Amino acid sequence: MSGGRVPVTLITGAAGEIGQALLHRLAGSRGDPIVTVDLRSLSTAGPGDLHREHFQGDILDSALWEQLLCRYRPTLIFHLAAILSTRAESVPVLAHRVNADGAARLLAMTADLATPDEPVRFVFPSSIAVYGLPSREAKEAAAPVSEDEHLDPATLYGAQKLYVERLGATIERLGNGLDFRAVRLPGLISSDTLPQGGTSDWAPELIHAAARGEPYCCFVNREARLPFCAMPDAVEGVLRLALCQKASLTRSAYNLGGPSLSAAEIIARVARDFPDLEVRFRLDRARDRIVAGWPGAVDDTAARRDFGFAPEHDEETLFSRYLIPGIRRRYLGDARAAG
Ligand code: NAD
Ligand code: AKB
Repeated sequence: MSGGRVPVTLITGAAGEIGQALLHRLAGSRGDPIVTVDLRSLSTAGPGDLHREHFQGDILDSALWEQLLCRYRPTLIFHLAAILSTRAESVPVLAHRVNADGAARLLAMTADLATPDEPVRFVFPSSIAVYGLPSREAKEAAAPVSEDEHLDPATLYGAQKLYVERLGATIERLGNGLDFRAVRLPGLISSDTLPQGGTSDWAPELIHAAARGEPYCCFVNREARLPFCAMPDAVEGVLRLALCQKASLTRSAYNLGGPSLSAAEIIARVARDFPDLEVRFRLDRARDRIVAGWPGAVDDTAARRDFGFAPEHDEETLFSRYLIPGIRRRYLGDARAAG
């Protein structure tokens, strides 16, 4: 305890896809109690024994932070709250306030809480949206993109992510005790939850629609390609980064990778298990263009070397061991899912 305040792990955006998966992963583990913040309430599945309190409200509301910080002292922060890429383009002012201002304010608060003797870790999920390949041809020709290449975001969301990465690294260099760590995540696919407002959403939407036996209308073209990662692999990577010794880190922002898959490849693979899958294509040009500028694959050598990122799933087991059994269980209560 410091000044009577309880040391906690703080998770913002905890009601979102990654937040729910992170809470699930942390349930039953040892560590400081967890305090969460989100506009929404937490899911009824229950956030686990470590969870102490949920603050339902806006990260932009200073009264919320006053209340929280008078009772708790965050020592590790996962700042997940954000507006994802497709939605950010349609609400640019709000997206700036949440994704850039909201994160900047939280970084400043964290820097105030931290001291060189008692650093506070701030873990930030950035995105492949920080990259901008100049054309579809350049994307096809490119090798897996490493962290210092093509940093030329074409979306507001990508620019906001890059800004927060750089702001965090800059404040850390002032030496006041902020310990900033970022991962650039690819498109994530969960068997338990569906995304909202992202641009990589076609892949999870299509797979979940297949399991529900519903036709899917795909908003990108067949060749659209992105790296994808299973939600548990991404959460494990984020946790490894959060918990590793600072001395092992050689950069402030790391790629986390995963299988590079096109829409056509995903459809062909899903159709092996759901042969009735019906996909129509109705191109959303803006979203298709966003995908065209994001890398088709990322190089995550640095994450593997520095903090042991070791995703369990490759192109085949992502489907056969994780997604297909998980979504069968979710929608069909299928006994085969157990095996
Ligand atoms: P999500 O949309 O499921 O969750 C975000 C959560 O933030 C939501 O529950 C939302 O209610 C909350 N939120 C939004 N604005 C808020 C505000 N003003 N105050 C309080 N809460 C607010 O997204 P996610 O997939 O869980 O993503 C979490 C983080 O990871 C985001 O920063 C996102 O940019 C990043 N990320 C996600 C992916 C992915 O594929 N899921 C990929 C790259 C990066
Ligand atoms: C989105 O599509 O916005 C996210 C991301 C890759 O950042 N899934």
